[in-house]
Amino acid sequence: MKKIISDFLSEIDKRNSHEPEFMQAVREVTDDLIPYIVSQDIYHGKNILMRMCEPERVIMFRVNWVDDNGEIRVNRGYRVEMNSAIGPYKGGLRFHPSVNLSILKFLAFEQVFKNSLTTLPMGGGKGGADFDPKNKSDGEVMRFCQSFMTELFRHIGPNKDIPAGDIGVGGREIGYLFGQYKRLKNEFTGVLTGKGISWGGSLIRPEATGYGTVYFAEDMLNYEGKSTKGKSVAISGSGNVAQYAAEKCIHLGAKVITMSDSSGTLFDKDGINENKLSHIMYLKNEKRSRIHEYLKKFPSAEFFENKNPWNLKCDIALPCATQNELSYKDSKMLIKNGCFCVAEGANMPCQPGAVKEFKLNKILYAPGKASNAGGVAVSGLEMAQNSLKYSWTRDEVDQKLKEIMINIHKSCLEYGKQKNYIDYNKGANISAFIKVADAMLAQGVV
Ligand code: NDP
Ligand code: 2IT
Repeated sequence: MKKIISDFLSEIDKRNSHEPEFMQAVREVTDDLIPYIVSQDIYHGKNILMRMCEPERVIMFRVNWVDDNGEIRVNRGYRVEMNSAIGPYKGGLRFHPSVNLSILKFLAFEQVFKNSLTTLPMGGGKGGADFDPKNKSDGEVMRFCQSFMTELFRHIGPNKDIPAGDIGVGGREIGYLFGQYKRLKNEFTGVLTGKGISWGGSLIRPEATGYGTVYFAEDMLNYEGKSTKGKSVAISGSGNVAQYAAEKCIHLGAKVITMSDSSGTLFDKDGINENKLSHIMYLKNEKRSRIHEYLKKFPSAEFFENKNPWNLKCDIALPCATQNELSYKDSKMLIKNGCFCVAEGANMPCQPGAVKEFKLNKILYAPGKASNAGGVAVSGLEMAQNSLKYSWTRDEVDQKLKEIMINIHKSCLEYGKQKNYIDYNKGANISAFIKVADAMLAQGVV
């Protein structure tokens, strides 16, 4: 088996060796999937995983725009259309200076598995640009979004490819992107998700990824006869996912002790309550400033510059910032400090060494493709509401989100249950693979 896996990886490596994040995401599924595929006659010998590792299409384009000083700026835009076996391409757009093809291919690859787990009919894609929205005026962000959409619009559509937000792309950016699409096509359609409520958005979509991550952590804990109530929670990030993960933890009676951003970690030993969280939301969403400004209002908190939260004592860790933000060393420290549950709000935040360590120590560990699937799941519900030309209430959407997270938990158990440990990663990988693979087999070699 080892040889089959290493032969497969060296074949993938030949085409993609210069894309480390993408190779990492592929490696992360092969140990689970290849033995499973080999054991199943219907999948063996059909090169299905190899086909899943090659994007169906990659679009790469120039994005020119003019800044407030009249200077002409050039960025690079992308859309990776990874797999459309079970539905139109679906996945977010990321605007961050680190964006490159490797990062977007890893995200698109993960998205295929994640979307499959939601049970909704969505294929996988991801896109974005190396544009940095930090320190840009609203006008600059708008002009960038309009220029980006002026190329992207010809490749997307409500039954073709439906982008949404990710790092650096929130409600403001989705608004500007939607406005330009509508203007170019003269069509009001559900071509993007994460829209504003008055123009086709779904209630709970902004909350969905963070809420869903906490629902999943709660499902894992409940299964072991535990709960989040009264537990201390370390959260990284202070963007969309982190904010609503924190809100749901507070609602469930847990104590949120950290949040962070790219400048460092905020530690509030008294707990970040609803009032303090709304100040963080103001600082990050409206003022668009650094998280350490929190100390001006709540001086008893501490700020650790350029540090992540993982050396602080907590029961539950929710990495909600970015890929590879939690190292092997961090995992050792978390385990040493008594952490017993890790649920990924971000995509691939735990490095492979950390994941291995969590499994070895039988820590409850949920991979992002399972635990952060609530965001894209509610995007799927937004698409359904757009098609129905109808909107569900907050409670209806929240209820559906909870049910979807419970079903993902069940799917993980089905294929991940070991003697005295649940390998949620393996469960998620196999369960997600089966649905996509069956659709690919049914549709022939295309
Ligand atoms: P936001 O842009 O709203 O927030 C990102 C947060 O992470 C910010 O606090 C940001 O700090 C921090 N961050 C970003 N890059 C780095 C870095 N290189 N080092 C340290 N901190 C960093 O994004 P989201 O909350 O939407 O996304 C967070 C994660 O969740 C990503 O991995 C994304 O792919 C994933 N995700 C998002 C979903 C969604 O619906 N939005 C759905 C599923 C997964 P700063 O403010 O200083 O930039
Ligand atoms: O990583 C993700 O799942 C997202 N950024 C959300 C994608 C979506 O289409 O809602």
